[in-house]
Amino acid sequence: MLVSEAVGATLADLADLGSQTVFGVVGSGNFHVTNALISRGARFVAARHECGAACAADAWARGTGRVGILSVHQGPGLTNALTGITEAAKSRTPLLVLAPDVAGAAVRSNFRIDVAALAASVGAVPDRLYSPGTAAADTARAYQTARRERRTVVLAMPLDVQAAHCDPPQIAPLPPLDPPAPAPEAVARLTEALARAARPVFVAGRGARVAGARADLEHLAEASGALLATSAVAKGLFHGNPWDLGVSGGFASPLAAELISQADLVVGWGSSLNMWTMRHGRLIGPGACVAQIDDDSAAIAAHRPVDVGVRGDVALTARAALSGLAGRTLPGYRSGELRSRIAREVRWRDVPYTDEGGDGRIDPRTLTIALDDLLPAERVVAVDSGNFMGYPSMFLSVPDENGFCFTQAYQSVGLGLASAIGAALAQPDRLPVAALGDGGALMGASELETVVRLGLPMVIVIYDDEAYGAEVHHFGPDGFPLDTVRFPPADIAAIGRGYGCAGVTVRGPGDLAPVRDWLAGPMDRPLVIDAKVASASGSWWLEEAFRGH
Ligand SMILES: Cc1ncc(C[n+]2csc(CCOP(=O)(O)OP(=O)(O)O)c2C)c(N)n1
Ligand SMILES: [Mg+2]
Repeated sequence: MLVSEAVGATLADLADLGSQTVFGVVGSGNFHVTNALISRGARFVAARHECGAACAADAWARGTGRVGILSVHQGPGLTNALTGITEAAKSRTPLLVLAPDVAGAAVRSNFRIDVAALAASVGAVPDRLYSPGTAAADTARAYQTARRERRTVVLAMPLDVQAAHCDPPQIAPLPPLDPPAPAPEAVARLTEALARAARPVFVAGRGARVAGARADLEHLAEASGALLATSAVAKGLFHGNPWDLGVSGGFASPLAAELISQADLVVGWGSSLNMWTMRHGRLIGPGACVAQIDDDSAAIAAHRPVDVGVRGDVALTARAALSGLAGRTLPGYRSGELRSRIAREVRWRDVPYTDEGGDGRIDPRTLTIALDDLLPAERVVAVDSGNFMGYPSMFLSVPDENGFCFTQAYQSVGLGLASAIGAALAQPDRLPVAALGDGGALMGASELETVVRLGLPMVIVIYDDEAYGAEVHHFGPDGFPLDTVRFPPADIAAIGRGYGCAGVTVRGPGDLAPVRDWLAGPMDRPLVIDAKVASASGSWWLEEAFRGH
């Protein structure tokens, strides 16, 4: 068979192509290999820009917990995808990028780039089809690296190798994943710290999400009297638990920030406790003991000093620590009084604020609270980057961790809409919501056609301040000229209608009736909400972000 067929045949078994969604943009270099995947059962979703395809594949992998597959053309197909690939690589998304490459001898080809150097430079793992005889093994190795190490792997596929013949592949089944068990001494130190703590707080991150550790962490928190919080990427993990403080970090509500900073033990579960999650360390009170559990020893103490470091899978470690407590139930931080305070105050929407809307502009908080009420609870929210991004992250609730897709590892603007597509296809029973700024919406607008073509009932809400608000708020107070970051009004609802969406412009709470009507059905086209938002003041989480630049 042809090597391009052999790549498909290899992935058919390994990736279970019958239930796999592959994202991409097809050109001559990936035409045959993409068809080889489709003929073996894969669903192929054509994006309109390779960056969109990469973001959708990344979000699909996050939402399903499986290895994503991205298929692009050589040269510009790959470079167009690079920002999305970088986001995936920095997020440790297991993603296999099928990246055609020119033949080794084609030294003068227009498409020639150094694929391996490109991949390595953004933190992805380069791999290659080395020869027709090794192509199947090369493909299997690349897939296995993505899966086992949760890495983004760029598999260079030279055109001459793809077009050569090889024997049909003999593929051995993949060995089961083997999450690392913690060392008993390390678990004992963690158990001692829990037993000593008067006010323990658990902060669960991506590692807790990947390990499916909700129940194990809740049991351990129950036994040790801990309060629960997450990093932004794991928002929703403890949804519905009465001791859930929500997101820790820049998006933490005042009560959450107060309780976390008063903890005498902060335990990061698959969370790096980085500057975002810990507000540059300010959420860790003086003298607090810090523990961190991660299956990657390089992640432990990478961002801040740690008193108790445990290398191990989050779920296995939580279970081991629970048995270490030997049936004890410690009061810890928990009390009836605190429980009612959390119920009353911990959500952002219960924190009083002065509405700054008027003069044809809606307060973004008022808008988001109204949407939180209107949209069905079974939703999946994807957020772009910009000054606006805290509003959907803080004021929209999500049913669980798979209801939130937060692609901020590279802090790129323009990924949100495409991420929402991948997240929507990963959770097809939920209403997808893309929350974008006007800058990110217009940067990623080509994927509006994809949303329409796929018939996704997506709500695309645009916090439209007619500016790169992040820059306006950062540089404005010092009197710098802002002409480069301000734009004339754009009718983004009309742009949406041009793509085939329903479109509504919202200038005040009274303009939301069409949203209600759209939700009443049949939702046969996406809805673009161009919300002209008030933006007199910048966001506090953004100031935090600029401290990290
Ligand atoms: C690809 C990319 N280009 C530029 C930037 C710098 N940048 C950060 S926030 C931002 C403004 C984005 O504007 P918008 O989407 O309207 O959100 P807003 O800040 O106005 O809420 C820009 C340009 C970036 N992070 N990524
Ligand atoms: Mg803006």
